[in-house]
Amino acid sequence: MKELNLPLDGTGIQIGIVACRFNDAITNQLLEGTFARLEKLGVSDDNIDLVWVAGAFEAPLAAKFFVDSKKVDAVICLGAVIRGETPHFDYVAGEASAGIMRVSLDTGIPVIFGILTTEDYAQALERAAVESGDKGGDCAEAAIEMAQIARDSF
Ligand code: INI
Repeated sequence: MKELNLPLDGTGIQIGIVACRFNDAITNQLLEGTFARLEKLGVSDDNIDLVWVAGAFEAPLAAKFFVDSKKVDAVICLGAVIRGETPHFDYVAGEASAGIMRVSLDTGIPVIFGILTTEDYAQALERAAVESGDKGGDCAEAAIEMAQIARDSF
């Protein structure tokens, strides 16, 4: 058996971040965790580009713009879709997740799903905050891992 993973090392890896303005207080928590973990993993600040979009529904297309630019090794999409009283939640959350997976599989560039889908605001905050769930940090790690797997493992 040969394990193909290498120790996480973000040196030289270029990251694109798509941040959703909808529920931006949550997105900012996610961003804090993402930046901190990317730095810890050796990603240079010069190698991180950030673009804001209106909401999760727009995230897949912005991710595709990053991929098409050929300047990134991985994209991280950050935001929160919080269930309300309407079926809007299912459309927005469903299209965001399906679109992000589609960009990833169609292009071979990892697109990380850092869009929280929760029942309420408190749950989203708990998952996003660096001191608790730190989903942004997890996404940073997933991005580096997938970029390394894509580059070095096969
Ligand atoms: N966008 C989100 O990112 N989160 C939400 O919770 C949300 N809700 O609940 O509606 C949301 N809607 C906006 C959507 O993503 C688009 O920006 C909008 O429909 C314009 O296309």
